[in-house]
Amino acid sequence: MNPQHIAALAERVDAAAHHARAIAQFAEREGVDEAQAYAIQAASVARRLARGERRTGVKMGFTSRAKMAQMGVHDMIWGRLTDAMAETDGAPVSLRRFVHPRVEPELAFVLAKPLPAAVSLPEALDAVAAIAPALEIIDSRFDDFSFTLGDVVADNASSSGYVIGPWRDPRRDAANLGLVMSMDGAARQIGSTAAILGHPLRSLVAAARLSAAAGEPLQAGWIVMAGGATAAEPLHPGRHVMLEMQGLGRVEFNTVA
Ligand code: OOG
Ligand code: MG
Repeated sequence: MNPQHIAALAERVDAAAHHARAIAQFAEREGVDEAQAYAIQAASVARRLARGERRTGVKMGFTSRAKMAQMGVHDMIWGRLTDAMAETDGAPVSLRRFVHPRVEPELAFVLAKPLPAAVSLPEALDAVAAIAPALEIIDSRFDDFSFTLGDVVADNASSSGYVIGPWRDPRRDAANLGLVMSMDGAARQIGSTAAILGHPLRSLVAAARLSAAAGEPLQAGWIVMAGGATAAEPLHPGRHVMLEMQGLGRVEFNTVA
């Protein structure tokens, strides 16, 4: 696959995200392998940065069995976050910029220091400034929210929005924090941070390895989203979404058309 082909597919997936219009899957038809899918992702995010968006961190995907089972993809993936994806805790979120958004409960890290490729769990924790309960709004650009591994990687791991709750001291044990994600007051997904690779810090270690391998090591000030602890729930206008996480508090938003 030549650079022009990568650029054309990056343009296709970026335009779909930019205009909130679904496109057909292309990875199988065009013979996109995993390395090429990440090249398409990098080129599509470069288009966002060229429009003035600022890089804010990394998101991990398929770090829990619940997410792998829901989407039928069984490899860990990662994507790039920008400031245009940030939504404010407690504020309304307009669904206009999405195709068919879903929400899922996550844990967020913010880094005090950069992280190299190979770090132990204690080394990773030492670089964390704070942790927070977080909601990720994912939105596949592909028809029917269905994709292969190559498609979802090219599509920046469905990155679309993130809402971060109150930042807390990271030195509390986050290995197994109970969580409830509710809609309009009714519990929809119940789980634990332990669903994220057995310990969400393992997701940060993986993010450090994968980002450094891509030539973009994790930076001080960056956010790392650990990945959904449960399956995602579809979002519709006029709903109140809330995540409560044991000992960390809550993060919430209202959806508006
Ligand atoms: C892909 C993104 C996966 C997670 O937390 O596992 C992800 C998707 O499900 O569309 O964000
Ligand atoms: Mg996610």
